[in-house]
Amino acid sequence: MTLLAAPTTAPASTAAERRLLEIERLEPSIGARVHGVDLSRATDDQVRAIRTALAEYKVLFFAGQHALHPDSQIALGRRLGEVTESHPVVPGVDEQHPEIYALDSATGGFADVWHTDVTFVRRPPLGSVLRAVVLPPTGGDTQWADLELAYQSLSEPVRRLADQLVAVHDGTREFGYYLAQREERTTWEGEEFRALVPIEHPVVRVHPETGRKGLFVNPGFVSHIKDVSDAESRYLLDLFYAHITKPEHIVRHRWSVGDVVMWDNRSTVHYANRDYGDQRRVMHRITLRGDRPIGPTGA
Ligand SMILES: O=C(O)CCC(=O)C(=O)O
Ligand SMILES: [Fe+2]
Repeated sequence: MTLLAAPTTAPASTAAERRLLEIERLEPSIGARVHGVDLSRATDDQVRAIRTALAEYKVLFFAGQHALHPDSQIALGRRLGEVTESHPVVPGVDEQHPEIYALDSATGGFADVWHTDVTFVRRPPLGSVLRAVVLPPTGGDTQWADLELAYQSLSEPVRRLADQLVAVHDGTREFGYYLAQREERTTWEGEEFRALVPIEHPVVRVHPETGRKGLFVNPGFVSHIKDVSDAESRYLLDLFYAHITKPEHIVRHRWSVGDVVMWDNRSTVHYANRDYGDQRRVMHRITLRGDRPIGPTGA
């Protein structure tokens, strides 16, 4: 069987934007290394070019960002968009930085399930900016899969089926226990977040900047497909997940301290390898406020 990936149709960034950033593409449709920018003091033009490149390349890798610290990571986020609270139910790393979500292996901070960040809310984040703080000597790589390429490389009849489906996203499995333990309530989008209420999103999401369609489902948070039987839901999701995570759809990163990675959360899923035993790994993330996912029919 031959499944041909259609060429990407997004407007390519202009030659001037590419020059501002020195972009090195990593995979045919996902991932780029960005050279020649210090994220702690990027120019306005560079920040604009980064925002354009994010939608085009989906994951951007920046090395040597040793000048970036919690304050400047948040400041960078504010230049890229609107920075959210850390997470709907997990407070920030400390009182000074309520926007920073820390994943610390010493306190069970792992992300070894394919997911898109925080899809269990009405408006999932547009993107995330992750900084490596402490790394194990080996292991702990992160992988991102391209949901747009995954959609394009499905057969046409399955794409047509997916276009009609709606998925239910529920944060309970990942965060329900945590929420139940905590007395203190966190806020999300300015409102106190008391419960994890399942939310519906289209299975095929139209990217609001590029117009490209992506297969917007993830095993971290999707509980089921709406209006089909349990068995149909299971088989459809298994089909989608196996397809999304094919090696051809993935870019993988081996981290060094000083690395910063930004991803478009509307067109990717990611997975952090948990293969470093008792070694410590600490990552700091901020997320940028996003919009409500829209499907191919505008719903
Ligand atoms: O630790 C990582 O590499 C990724 C963790 C993660 O899922 C996230 O920061 O959203
Ligand atoms: Fe994540």
